[in-house]
Order: sequence, then C-alpha cells, then structure tokens
Amino acid sequence: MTRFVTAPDAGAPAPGADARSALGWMHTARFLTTAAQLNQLPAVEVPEIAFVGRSNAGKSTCINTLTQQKQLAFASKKPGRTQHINLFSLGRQGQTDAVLADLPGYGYAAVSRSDKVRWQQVMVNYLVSRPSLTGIVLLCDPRLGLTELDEALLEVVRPRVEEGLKFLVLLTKADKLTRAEQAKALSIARLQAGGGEVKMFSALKKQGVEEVAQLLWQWAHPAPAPSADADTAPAPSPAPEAGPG
Ligand SMILES: Nc1nc2c(ncn2[C@@H]2O[C@H](COP(=O)(O)OP(=O)(O)OP(=O)(O)O)[C@@H](O)[C@H]2O)c(=O)[nH]1
Ligand SMILES: [Mg+2]
Repeated sequence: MTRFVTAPDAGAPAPGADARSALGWMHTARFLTTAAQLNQLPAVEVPEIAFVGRSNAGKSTCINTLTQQKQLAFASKKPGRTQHINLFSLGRQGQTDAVLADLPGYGYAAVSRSDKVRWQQVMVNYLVSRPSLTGIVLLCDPRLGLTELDEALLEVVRPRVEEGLKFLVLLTKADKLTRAEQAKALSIARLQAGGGEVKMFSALKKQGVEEVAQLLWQWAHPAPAPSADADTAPAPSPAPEAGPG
C-alpha cells in the first residue's frame, strides 16, 4: 500500500478564508496558457496547484465548478479531452497569487502505447521537477477507487509530499453514490492514502465545493511561519526629525 505524509493541520481553515471569500477568489480564475511539453510552460512565481488523475475522473469539471465558470477548462463525456497542461491564474484586481494546472488524464485505453508513455514521462517530470508546484489534487472516481496508476503517482510524489507538498485526494461524482457508499469509499481511500486528506466532491450537487475552495486558498496563502528572529528587538522606529538648531 502506498503511504504518504501530509501536514497534521492540513484541514484547518486559514484565518480569513471563509467560504465566501475563498469562492470569490476561485471565481477570479482566468486562462493563462496551454502547453504540450514541460519546457513550454512559463516559470511561475506563485503557488501552483495541479489537478491530476485518471482520464474522465472529472478534473476539468472540478476546476469549472470550483471557479464557478462553465467553460474555463475543457470538460467532456469523451475521455482524453484534455491533452495539454492548461494553466489558469487566480487573484483579485489582475494580480496573480496562485495558478491552477489542469492536466491530461492517464489510463485512457484508446490512446496508443507510445502516446501513453510520452504523457507519463511529461507528467512524472512535471510532478517531480516543477518548482512552483505547491499542491496536488488527485481526483478519483470512487466507483473505481485508487487504481494502480493512481498509486504509482502517489509513489512518484511521495518524496515531495514528505517535504511539504500539499496533497488532497478528491473522490468525484459523489452524486452517483448513496450516503452509505460515500462513507465506505471515504474510509477505503483514507486507508489507501495512508492518512492523507480525502474528501468527497460532486460537481452536479456542488458537494464539497466550499471546503475545497477554502483548502486551496489556505494552500496558496499559508500562515507565515514564525520568524527565526521573532524574539529579537523590533526594528527601530524612524529617527525623530532633528529639531532646529
Ligand atoms: N454525475 C457527475 N458527473 C461528473 C461529475 N464531474 C464530472 N462528471 C462527468 O464526467 C465526465 C468527465 O469529466 P471531465 O471533467 O472532462 O474529466 P477529466 O478528468 O478532465 O477527463 P480528461 O480530460 O479526459 O482527463 C464528463 O461527462 C462530466 O460531465 C460529477 O460530479 N458528477
Ligand atoms: Mg480534462
């Protein structure tokens, strides 16, 4: 079983990240760029949060739901719809304080073997080496559960998660499950995720939307760590104006 580590306080809302402001922030999302290859992606100076998972898991739909925009990301009944890494900027007043990345799904049977291998390489490189990558949302259809490919992805990112990369497993299409099935799927996925954070989500019923928006806001705006020199004297105030004479 794949095990990975998340920060113990991963679920606690950051100060000020009430549901309304988190959703308002998500709604500022706009298209930034699209790239077929890693070296075509622009360097990003702000936290980047990637949506990954099997083809058809609901990644693009999840981004549209969280950002409350119908067609920001390309969603489709046909698996394999997303074929590029698409980046979206977030932030008020034209400022960018975070970036969302919609990644093509894996595990789509109708793709040729060479295309699969090429894409797996791009994705592994992205997950291992993208400097701005701050958090990963792994989307998973709970009717399939975490598959071998999902487990392989967990394995790839584990060293970065241990170094503080944020991680959330989102079980999508919750509307297809009864309450009892949801509870069961959650506990199975929590075991598979080795204690990592797992949530239920439904784009159709808007289930989990506020919670996820708040969590992503928190990922992008972590509380500042107590500074190492916090116990030293405060910076001197500006010298008073010299008097006449
Ligand atoms: N019932 C239901 N259907 C959903 C939900 N989320 C996504 N879907 C459907 O699942 C299908 C795939 O959704 P996408 O968002 O395109 O999936 P994707 O993970 O981006 O797929 P790729 O781009 O191929 O990797 C579409 O038909 C969506 O309408 C949900 O919460 N509930
Ligand atoms: Mg997609």
